[in-house]
Amino acid sequence: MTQVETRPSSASAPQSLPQGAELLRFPPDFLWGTATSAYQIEGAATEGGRTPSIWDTFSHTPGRVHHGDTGDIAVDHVHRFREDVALMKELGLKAYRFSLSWSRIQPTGHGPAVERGLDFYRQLVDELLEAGITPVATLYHWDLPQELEDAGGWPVRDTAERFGEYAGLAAQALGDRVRHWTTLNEPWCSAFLGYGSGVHAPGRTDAADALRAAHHLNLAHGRGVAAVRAAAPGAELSISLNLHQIRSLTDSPQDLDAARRIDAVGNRVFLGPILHGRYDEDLRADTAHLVDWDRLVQPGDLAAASAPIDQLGINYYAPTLVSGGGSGRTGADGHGNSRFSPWPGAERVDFHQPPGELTAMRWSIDPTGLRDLLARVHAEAPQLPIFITENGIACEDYPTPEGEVRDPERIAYVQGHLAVVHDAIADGVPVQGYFLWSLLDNFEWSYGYAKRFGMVYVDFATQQRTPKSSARWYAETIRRGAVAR
Ligand code: NCW
Repeated sequence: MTQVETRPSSASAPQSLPQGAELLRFPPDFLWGTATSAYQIEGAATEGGRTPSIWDTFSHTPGRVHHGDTGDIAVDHVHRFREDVALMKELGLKAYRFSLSWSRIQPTGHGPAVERGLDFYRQLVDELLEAGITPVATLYHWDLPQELEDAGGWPVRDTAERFGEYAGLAAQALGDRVRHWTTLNEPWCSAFLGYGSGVHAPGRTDAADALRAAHHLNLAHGRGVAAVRAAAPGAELSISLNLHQIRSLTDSPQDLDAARRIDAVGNRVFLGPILHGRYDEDLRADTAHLVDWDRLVQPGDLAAASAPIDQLGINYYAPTLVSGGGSGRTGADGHGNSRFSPWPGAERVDFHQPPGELTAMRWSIDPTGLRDLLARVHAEAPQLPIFITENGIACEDYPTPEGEVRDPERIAYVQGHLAVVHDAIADGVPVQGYFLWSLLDNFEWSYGYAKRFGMVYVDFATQQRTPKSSARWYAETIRRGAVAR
């Protein structure tokens, strides 16, 4: 259980703990980590038999990614993973969440695994274990093998079957050393940014395909859970959802209805099948003009998607503010991007910038969104342990002439969100770990290298790594097992 204690001003204060600060203690076995993903850090895009994924194709398509940036080299993690693990060890991390590149392991999305691809992950995991760091492997963080996209991608049912096969291959090879598995990272982004708004790979814009993709991602999750359990019986399974804390601009019936509809396509389209084995009636009705749910969802799909999991991963960055009624009260959406709203005219949903401070992504800073999400998920699934599998902030980071990178905004952001996690645990929500996004500055999808989420600064020209002040602060927080308020 967590405790709250006040540090007496006479105590020998460890680094950066303000006098009289309240010290919020976390459980001793709390999993303190950071997270990354394959395409964002690995590089080595053509090595070892790896073939293009949809993100290789997308980033090489002019106009898709800021500045024409690609993940060809990224932060060269494939060649520098030992150095990166050494840094994690120095910072005292207890866990590291990374993703496997499907096209490095099974280049065409069919057939046997490529040993050279698996070897990279075997070496990475062994290095982590040697350093005393728990590996948490995500099977899919948005980088579908291009060959599977050419066959139809996520809107096509067979992609879910292909994913199940790939998950089994990965678990057979790594299940002897990886206990924690996450099937998918943020399937909402794969479905709605990839096939709806088109701001992510493969860049398609068809609302019906986005919904079909969402269902096939749910099915893929279920196939993945079954395949990993079969190959590695001791495995712990989770999925990482970017749940949206949705708020309505006013209490008008139109705005409340907009919030309900966005909750359906933003949250319940995944929470429903995965936690409860159902798609809610209002979600089906709201989108009946786009898809025939009775045809899309085949017998057995919901049973597969709702196979028991061991933890739910929640990725949280910012709340979402909406209004309805097609009033034309538009505004920036708080995520700096167009959002999914497949209803024309009077049913249109508008997204707004919530008031308050913004990050470099123009995402708002509001830990109460995480507080409310945790309460909601716990109420829906009281027995299910939770990991915060991502939380973090992009800042305008740069080195001083002395070579230091000071990022007090990141420290404040993480501190504020950890305080909320602490309070949730104190209220009985079983949050078992926190993974700061991200270990390293990296390829930030359509923003290329223009946005920095890392607690370690990377000079993209030289690949030199410099821990920012937040990394030192996080190391101290882990060492203490507590955060100040
Ligand atoms: S973009 C995004 N992110 C960032 C990314 O680096 C990471 O790979 C993701 O897991 C940081 O964490 C996640 N998430 C998308 C959030 C929703 C944005 C909504 C945009 C609407 C168009």
